[in-house]
Amino acid sequence: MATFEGRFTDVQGLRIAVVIARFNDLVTSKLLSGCLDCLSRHGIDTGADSTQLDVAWVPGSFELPLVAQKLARSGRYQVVITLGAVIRGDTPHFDVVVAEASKGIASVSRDTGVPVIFGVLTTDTMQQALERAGIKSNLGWSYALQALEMGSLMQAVPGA
Ligand code: INI
Repeated sequence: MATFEGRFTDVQGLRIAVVIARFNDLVTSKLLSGCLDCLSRHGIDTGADSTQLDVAWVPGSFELPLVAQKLARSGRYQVVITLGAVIRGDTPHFDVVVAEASKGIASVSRDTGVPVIFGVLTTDTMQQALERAGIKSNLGWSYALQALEMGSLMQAVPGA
């Protein structure tokens, strides 16, 4: 019997792309800070000259899947992290943006074979979003951990 697990250290072989939405950047920039802090503490070079990490900004969460797809298809990255914040109070088309982002990100992952982490907060209020982006906890940290786990797991699991 083989057991496959992801790793959280010894991640020198991973290259990671982050795709982040500018919409609600008060929230998404805090998610990015938490994400980079976690990656750095687990051995990923997050410096300005890093060859392990790239960051791409998109206008909103709706655009996350397209850019994630291009990065995943490049063959350069073992894992892609998407970061966004969709807040119900701000928009009548909350459901459309959330549906397209979530379905799109899931499709990119399956179609390319590159794990794409769904780091899109979906909340009713800005207060709830901020609580998840640093006031109470910072889910950016969790998304980074999930990226390390999935990126290394996919290297370990056999198959194409
Ligand atoms: N994009 C978000 O990331 N969060 C939102 O809450 C949001 N609202 O409220 O509309 C949002 N809209 C922009 C959308 O993602 C696209 O960028 C835009 O429609 C252009 O395609």
